[in-house]
Parts: sequence; C-alpha cells; structure tokens
Amino acid sequence: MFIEQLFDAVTSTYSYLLWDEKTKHAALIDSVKEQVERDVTLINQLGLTLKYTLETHIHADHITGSGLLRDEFNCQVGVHKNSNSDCADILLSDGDALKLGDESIDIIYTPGHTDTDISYRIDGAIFSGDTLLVNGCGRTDFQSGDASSLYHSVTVKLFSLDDETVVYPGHDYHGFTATTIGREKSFNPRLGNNRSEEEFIAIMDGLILDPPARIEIAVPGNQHCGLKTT
Ligand SMILES: N[C@@H](CCC(=O)N[C@@H](CS)C(=O)NCC(=O)O)C(=O)O
Ligand SMILES: [Fe+2]
Repeated sequence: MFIEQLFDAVTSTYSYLLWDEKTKHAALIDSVKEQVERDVTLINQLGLTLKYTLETHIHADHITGSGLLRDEFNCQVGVHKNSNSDCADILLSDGDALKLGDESIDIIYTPGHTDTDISYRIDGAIFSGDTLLVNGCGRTDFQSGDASSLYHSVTVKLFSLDDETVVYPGHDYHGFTATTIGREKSFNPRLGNNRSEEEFIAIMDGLILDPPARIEIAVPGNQHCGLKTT
C-alpha cells in the first residue's frame, strides 16, 4: 500500500491518502474541509479512484471534507457506528475490514479520546487517530472520552501489534510525523514504560485544557459529513 501523509497547519491535523498500486483504489483518512481542493488535485494527478473517505473519530477541532469528496468522487463515507452520523454510507465496527484492491484495511475500535475512535490497520502500519500520538495521546475530557478506555485501547489493543508497526497519528503539535509501536511502548511519557492504569488516569485528570476553539460547530458539522456546519 502506498501512503501519502498530508498536513493541515491551522489545526495540526494529518490526513492520509492510501492506495493500492495495482488497482489505484484509494482511501483518504481524516480529510479536512479547507484542504479538499488540494486533495482532489492530488487524487486526480495520481490517477486514483477514491473508494472511501474514513474518519478516525468525530473530530472536535476541524471539519471533515468527506461530504465534498463524496460529491466529487462518488466514494463512500465510513465512520464508527457510535458517531450519530446522519450521512455516512458505512457504519464501522471492531473487526470489520475494507478492501482496496487485494489489500485490507482492518478496523480496530480504540475508544477513550471519544467513544467513536477507530484505528485503521494495514500491513505494517496503523493509523491511530487521536488514540495514540507521538509521545502522547488524545485528551479524554469531552465527547464521552474516558481515560480508562483509552488506557485499554492503547496498552491492550495497539501495544499488542508488532514493535516495528509504523504509527501514523491524527495530529502532531510538536513537529513529529510518525512513530512505531516499539518506540511508544518504551518512551511514551503517559503510556509507555509499563505505566499503570491508575497513574495514567491521574495524569489525564490533571490536565487543564481549553476546549478546542471550534468544538461547537465541528462536532455537529462532522455528524453531517461537513456539509452543514450550523
Ligand atoms: N488548541 C486546539 C486544541 C486541539 C485539541 O484539543 N486537540 C485534541 C485532539 S482533537 C487533543 O487531544 N490534543 C492532545 C494534546 O493537545 O496533547 C484547538 O483549539 O483546536
Ligand atoms: Fe480528536
């Protein structure tokens, strides 16, 4: 599978275009509405057929481009079944798989940042959304977030993948692009080095964070595939 990592500098969001080289079938994970023109041009230049736009969760900080991309490419929009989406074509659950040519995208439910979080696994890599970030993890203080769930999603589900698995995060606020499961198991300051669940919950409870600036419009907007934002 080929992977192109794309960045939205305003919200520090990564989007990922993946495609199967043989069939040119593609998926775009975590698109950003303001970047749709960039993404449409790239998809056309590469001669890809966009099959899916996929969300790692219902985002609170930016609005998805999934609805506009579906209008352009007639692709299917996939989100987790808990998302209360009124527009998705596919409601995903743990254990589901999507096909891109002969390649598979496996769905792993990894709640904790929200109750809609999916990590998407392909051969050798995982797109972890905001469940596992480079040296960090998503906050757990809104949208049914839960530190205990996040702890289990990371330490039981993600840390059981091979150490060499490349981790592509949903955001990075510090200049990193990707990491590996082995690196995060050793060095993640919140979850690595066999951190206990109690310690992790205390760390998350101790964070004092402002809500994302656009949360009031982003959450309902994303439940409408970014097409209605008020
Ligand atoms: N200042 C940002 C906040 C972004 C934010 O809260 N990001 C979430 C992901 S949606 C998070 O979990 N951040 C983790 C962190 O900042 O370490 C905004 O207003 O959008
Ligand atoms: Fe998020």
